[in-house]
Amino acid sequence: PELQYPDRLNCVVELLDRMAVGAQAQRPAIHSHQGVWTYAQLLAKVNQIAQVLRDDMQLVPGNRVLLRGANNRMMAACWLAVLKAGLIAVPTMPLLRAKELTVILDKAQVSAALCAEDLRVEMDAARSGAPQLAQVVYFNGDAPTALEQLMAAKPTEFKACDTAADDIALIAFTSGTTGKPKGTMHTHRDVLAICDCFPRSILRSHADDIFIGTPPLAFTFGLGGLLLFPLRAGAATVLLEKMTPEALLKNIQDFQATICFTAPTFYRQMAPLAAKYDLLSLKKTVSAGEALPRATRELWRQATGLAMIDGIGSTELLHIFISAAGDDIRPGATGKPIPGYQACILDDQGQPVPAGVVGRLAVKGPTGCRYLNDPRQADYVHEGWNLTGDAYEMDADGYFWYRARTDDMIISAGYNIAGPEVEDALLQHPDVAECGVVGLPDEERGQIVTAYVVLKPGVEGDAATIKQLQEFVKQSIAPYKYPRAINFCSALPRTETGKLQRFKLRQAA
Ligand code: 3UK
Repeated sequence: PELQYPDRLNCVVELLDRMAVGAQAQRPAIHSHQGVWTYAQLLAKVNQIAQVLRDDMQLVPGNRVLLRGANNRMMAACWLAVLKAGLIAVPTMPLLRAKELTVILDKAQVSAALCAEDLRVEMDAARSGAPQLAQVVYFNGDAPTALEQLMAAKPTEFKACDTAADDIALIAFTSGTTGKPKGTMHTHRDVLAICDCFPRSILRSHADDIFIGTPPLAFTFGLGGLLLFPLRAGAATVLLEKMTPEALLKNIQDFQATICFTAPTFYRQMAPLAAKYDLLSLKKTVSAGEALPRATRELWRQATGLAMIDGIGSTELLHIFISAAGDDIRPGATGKPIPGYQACILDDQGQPVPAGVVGRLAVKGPTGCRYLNDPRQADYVHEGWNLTGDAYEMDADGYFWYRARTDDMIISAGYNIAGPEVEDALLQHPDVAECGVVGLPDEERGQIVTAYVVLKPGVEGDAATIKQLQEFVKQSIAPYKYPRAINFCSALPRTETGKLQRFKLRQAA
């Protein structure tokens, strides 16, 4: 891909100002439950917010601005305005509590915040522990709140801050399933680079597309898929708050969405309900955040006729770097490095391993990990290669097959067992709704393969079911991998981004 950008670059000019001209200005940019904004309307709002940030809030280029709110058009406009004014966006997951927010406020040295009215309580609580946070301005209240009032007095034009392509635009925090959250810094150039990689080579999106999905804009999977990619293509996006599988299906139907982004579990839950909706508009569906089980890919294909586009991305690399679409898909494999990126598999000493051997995934490309003041930088980046923490295998044709997170590999009686492979097998069983497989300490075997299973409604979780599931797994994968222990539960612990929290399963035991 062409990834040459000028040295002076404000990505919002490229994503929005240059798009909101001619006929494109009157085309829809963002649909949300508050209504629709055309490209021209979105640009006007972004310009007004940018002036509030500069003139009323007295922020100067390089200042960090916390962003909080559900996915909707004002949240998107705030994100764009922060970057357009030369400030650095620090988006946060809506469900974060005061204590977690205080860590981020301190770590990123945040000086101001734009926060949705419905998250005020937690924001105020976090503020008391963060003296450097001088101002918080609220938006999206029932009556026009502070931000809308300040905006109303502003002209709808704003000259973008003349930032360098290498200036930091965004500090994205990792979900932090283990340890303290890490801030990852990304530049204006990085923002455009992800828009010119995956969407062009794999997704092949265009101006007539209508994007939809669930990941929060504070998660870079959602930021790219539901805001940056649509704008770069001149397409429309549908931003939705608090989604259920039924509601997402209904919105796909109502908005005639063509491209959907969500996590594997969400597709699994949508598949059995799909027949109740008209989903003929849907052309591409992208799954990321965790491994896509084969059974989920198959259920989705049966329900919709669509070949799921799996893709692995990370907050550190900003977006997806290995994927495949159409005829290039090999069910079970994530795909190949997307054009612009390279990937290889290394052993524990950092040496490449031959095809067919499991090792550590290493990735290099136009984007890469830049932790904010964090000694863990040296763990993630080795000689320009990003070590994502995933155990992968490459086959002779250059396809990459996910095995597990490196620290989730189960070692039982000397065997290396990848939990997701056992999950894959269990998910093929008609009685299994969801499952998670971890290794629990065991005197005899070191660890034993333990499955936590959510059964479909009406199925009894008794000794006979356990036996049946164990036999089922032994029939489909190497018998030594079968779960020696099976526990039934009503739900699995997941992050806001749809990831199974294996450490919680291990802790619970
Ligand atoms: C795992 C996957 C197997 C993998 C993300 C798309 O998930 C994203 O970012 P995070 O920082 O987590 C990164 C880690 O999640 N993972 C993600 N996708 C897959 N494992 N198959 C997949 N398709 O362990 C990775 O290292 O939360 C995903 C775009 C942007 C993102 N930030």
